[in-house]
Amino acid sequence: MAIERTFSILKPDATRRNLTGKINAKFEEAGLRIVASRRLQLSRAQAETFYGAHSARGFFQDLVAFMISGPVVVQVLEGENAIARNREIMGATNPANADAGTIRKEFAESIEANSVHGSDSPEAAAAEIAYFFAGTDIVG
Ligand code: DGI
Repeated sequence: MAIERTFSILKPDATRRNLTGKINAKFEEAGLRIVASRRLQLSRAQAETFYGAHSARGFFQDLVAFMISGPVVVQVLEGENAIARNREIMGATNPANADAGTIRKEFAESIEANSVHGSDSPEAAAAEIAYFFAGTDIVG
């Protein structure tokens, strides 16, 4: 199986409730390694660019406002099939539809305040990692 890297965000609802350790434990228990991590406050421009694919959606302004409502932790996860594996561990976008044991089932507050982001394809992972990290920031 391929060793991949994927991009992860611990969202403002997670940092506000002091859940970063509990969420990262889920990744580590599943065999994903946190090979880069930085806590930061997203600017509005960064959030709008990051979620640009959703700019025509009715929830876009709310989503941007939520993503800048407090600090986030941006990180890179590494492991076998990390992109799909991370999506499994995260669970469905809407916590009401998420499987038992997933991060969103256990921790998400709503479809918007859903605790984590994870890249959904190899192309997205590469672009999202490069948006926040230099190669030397990532130590495998
Ligand atoms: O990749 P995901 O985060 O699982 O989901 P996505 O790429 O379809 O959507 C990105 C984020 O946008 C998602 O984590 C929360 C927000 N979002 C998606 N659908 C809705 C939404 N927010 C609201 N308020 N309503 C939605 O229907």
